[in-house]
Order: sequence, then structure tokens, then C-alpha cells
Amino acid sequence: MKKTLVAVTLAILALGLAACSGADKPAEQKTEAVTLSYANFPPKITFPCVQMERWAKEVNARTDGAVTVNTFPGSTLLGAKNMLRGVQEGQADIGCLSLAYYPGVFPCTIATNLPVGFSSATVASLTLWDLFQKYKPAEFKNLKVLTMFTSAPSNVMSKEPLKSLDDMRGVELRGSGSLLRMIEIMGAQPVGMPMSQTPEALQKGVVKGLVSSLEVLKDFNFAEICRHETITNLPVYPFAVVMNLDKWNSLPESTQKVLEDLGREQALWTGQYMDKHIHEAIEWSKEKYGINIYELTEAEQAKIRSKGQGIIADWKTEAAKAGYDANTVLGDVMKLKAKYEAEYPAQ
Ligand code: 3IO
Repeated sequence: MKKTLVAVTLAILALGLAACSGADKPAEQKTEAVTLSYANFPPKITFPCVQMERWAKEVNARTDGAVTVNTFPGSTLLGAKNMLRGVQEGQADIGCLSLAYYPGVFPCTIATNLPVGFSSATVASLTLWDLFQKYKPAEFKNLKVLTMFTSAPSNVMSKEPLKSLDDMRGVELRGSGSLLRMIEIMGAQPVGMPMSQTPEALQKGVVKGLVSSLEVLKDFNFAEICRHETITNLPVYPFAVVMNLDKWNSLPESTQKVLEDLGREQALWTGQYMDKHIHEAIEWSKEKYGINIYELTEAEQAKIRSKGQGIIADWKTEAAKAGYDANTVLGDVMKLKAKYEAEYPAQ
């Protein structure tokens, strides 16, 4: 009787132990399910949102379904101008920032928005990513940067033909960041606003055109209203995808690794998507709306390039004030640009 009792007690204890460790161990090894919200400002079909959907899908697959990303395109969770604060305060876990919308906030990485003549979004995106990795600038200190990318070089899209700098005089053109200064240099009238407000501004006639990468002709259907495009090869717009730091710190290490491994790959994917999509968008716009494309003269381009040096000089002053060795940062941009132009020649 006593022996049986001891045996039964031991058996119960053993079972209990097994159950405890069983409940503990395998559950901890299997990554806990987590859902992340990801805010974006422009409409779903535009490139910042196309890359967002690709990222969400990859993350879900690479974490074996442990991470689900809920995407909020079209300013449904956060808009262009409250994206930064919204992510810092945790209203969204992840947000997509156009750095040019935050003057003075990103003194290091905004160097990629300078008129340095990037040849493609692929080259500029990888340059931006590497620049960030080298400096890990304090401008992102309370955030986790998940990936970065840029638009393609900017050109002028307008309602009326702007075949020369003379034609541009006084014409209201939308831009942001350094593009506002470039618009001024060309003699036009700069009007600052995020891309997400541009359709309405064009519709209402507040602006007569815009300066950005040409895929928006298709993605926003701007080709319908802006039948005239002037090739100017102006700066690219840099973007950062950032995560709330507390949320990042709460993620299991295995998940953090998946996200970190995806950072550069996503930058390259987005640059290449953009460069390919530009060609499709131009062809589509020619076919559907018969858009006209103009080139400035060599002399006009030289004038723009030369005046653009002033923007670079002013950035150097700002970057130095923020504690950067501006010549070294700019030198890095130029070195990375040359390296990636050799690796990814313009198509
Ligand atoms: C851009 C921003 C949102 C959607 C599509 C876009 N294509 C190019 C840009 C860059 C730009 O003009 C901006 O304001 O960030």
C-alpha cells in the first residue's frame, strides 16, 4: 500500500514536471505570433506602397507566419507629415518617411537629396542604405531603421509645355526638400507640399505642375493633366522605413534577424522596381495620353548644375552645425554613387 502510494506520488510528480517543461520549452522555441501595423502616406498602387506590400509578404514568409504585417496605405493610419511622430509615439509600429518632408531633421541622410546627378533609383537607394550603415546617424536614434530607398531622378511634369527655362519663369511647380530650391534655380515658382496633396493641388490649379520621378504619370494618372514632361535629371527623394524602438526591442531575436537581413535586399528590390516601372509608366502615358517629352539645352543644364552647387554648400553648413564632417559625408555619397553606377549601369 505504502509502496504504491510512493510510486503513484512519484509518477504524478514526474508527469507534472514533464507537463511544466513541456509547456515551457517548445512554446518558447516556437516564435510568438505578433502583428505589426505599417503606415504609409500615398495610395496603394504607388511605389512606396508596392514595396511595403512586398516587405510585408517577405516578412510573413521568412518568419514562417509568426509575423503578420497589417498595411495602411493612403494616409489611413498616419499622413505624410505626422508619420515620424506617429511612429515615435507608437500610433503605428512602422511608418514610411519621405525625408524631404522634414526640413532640418535628417542632416546626414538628406545628403542623398542633393543635386549630385544620381543615374537611377537603384544606385541612389544602395548609396542611401550604405551611408546610413556607415554613420548610424543620431537623426534616427529613437527609431529602428528597417530599410531605405529613393525615387528615381526628378523631372518636370506640367499642364503647359515647358520646353526651356524661359517657359518656366514664374510657373508654380510642386516639390519638397532640395527640389524646391532647384525649382527656384530654374526660374519657376516653388510650392512645397507632400506628394499625397499634389493631385488636389493640380486639380484646383494651385500648381501648374510638379517635380518628381516620372512613374507618377501612371500611378497617380498625372499624365492625364500633365501632358508635358521636361527631362531635367534633378535630385532623387530619399525615404526611410522606421519602426517604433520599444516595439523593435519587444521582438524575439530570431524575428529581429529576419528583419535586419531584409534591409539591404529591400532597398535594392525597391530601386530596381522603380527603375523598371518608370519605363512602363512612360510608355503607358505616351500610348494613353500622347504625352510630349522635352530636353533642355546643354547650356541650360549646365546653368542648373552650376547653381545647384549653392544648395550643396548650404547643406554643408547645416551638416557641420549638426556635427558632421560634411566633406567626408559628401565624399562617401560620391564614392558609393560611383561604385554602384559601375555595378548597376543605367538601363
Ligand atoms: C513619391 C512619393 C509618393 C508616391 C510616389 C512617389 N514617387 C516619387 C515620390 C517622391 C516625391 O515626390 C515625394 O514627395 O516624396
